[in-house]
Amino acid sequence: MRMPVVWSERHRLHEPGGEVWVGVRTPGTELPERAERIRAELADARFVEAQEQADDAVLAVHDRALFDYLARAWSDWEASALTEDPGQDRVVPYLFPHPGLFTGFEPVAPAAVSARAGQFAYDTMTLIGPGTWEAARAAVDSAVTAADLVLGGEPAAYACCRPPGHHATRTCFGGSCYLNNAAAAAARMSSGVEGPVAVIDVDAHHGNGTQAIFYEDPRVLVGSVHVDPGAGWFPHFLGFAAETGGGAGAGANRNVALAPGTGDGPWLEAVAELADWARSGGAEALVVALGVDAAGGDPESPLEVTPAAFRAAGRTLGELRLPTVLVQEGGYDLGTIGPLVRETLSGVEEGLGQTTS
Ligand code: SP5
Ligand code: ZN
Repeated sequence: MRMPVVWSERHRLHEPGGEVWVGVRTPGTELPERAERIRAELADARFVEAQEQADDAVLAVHDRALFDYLARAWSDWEASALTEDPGQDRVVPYLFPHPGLFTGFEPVAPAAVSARAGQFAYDTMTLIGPGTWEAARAAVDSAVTAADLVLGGEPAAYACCRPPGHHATRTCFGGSCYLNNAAAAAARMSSGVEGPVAVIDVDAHHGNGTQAIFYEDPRVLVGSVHVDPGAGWFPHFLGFAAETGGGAGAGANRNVALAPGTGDGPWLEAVAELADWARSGGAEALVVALGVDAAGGDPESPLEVTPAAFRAAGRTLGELRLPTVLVQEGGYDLGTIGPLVRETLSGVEEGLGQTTS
């Protein structure tokens, strides 16, 4: 592998400690071991330490209120002794200030720490523990460092980061994501090129956070291929083909939803469709939201994509011949996550016309 792999040890500080799903605390899926397996698979690559970024790198894509909440969420939780009574060792929301509660006014910040989480979390599965904020910042650092490497002349760079980011919007978090790493990389790339930046999201789930962040922004084209939310899959409410962008960003968003059980052929056609769309939209840089959970055998998605198709998808994306930042998203089968990432990155290098090992 030629491209640099950006890495931060700080990812390990985030241990989700489980997911509360339909009220039941189940084992976590977004585990530190995921990144370690990828690192082991890419051991012969050139590793680059993530550079700490100023708050601006986060605030380019998130509201100050979400930033401030996440920065303090754990220490506030601990200080309020919720760890003792009722004995909850992670921040878990219990009440959500649904828009239907308010008749034309904004909710106040609640006094109780236990009530605050629901103002920013949109699900119960995305828990916050002692090192979550530091690890989420490190993931943004990794993605933005990869963008800087590419702006500095590397044809491509890969951010081997976690927690993932593509489900986090400007104002709220969920889907195992806290800060939107790929969006932060796209914002950085956008500052370095004249024309639009394309984000192509191949994670098995719709990249609803990235879509929301850039929905009205014509300078960032956001395309996602994913399992059909209409067939009962996360994020359930978003990811439909009718979501095509709004305002000045009309036409700058594209979703391709695939039926559960879909395999290589239609998935690769969708990747090619998004690549063509980015090309015809005049994209001058590419950010790939690289989840590998569309693979057959992944416990979190019903798509059935093979390792060979991940390589072919990489090739298609590389053939755009754009400055390319790849940012890790999902992928939950520890036995295959490393090889799937390696196949994709090798395909990108083939597409870019670089020799690969
Ligand atoms: C980044 C990413 O791939 N996030 C995906 C989050 C989707 N999680 C949906 C979980 C739905 C319930 N899963 C049941 C397993 C309980 N442990
Ligand atoms: Zn996913």
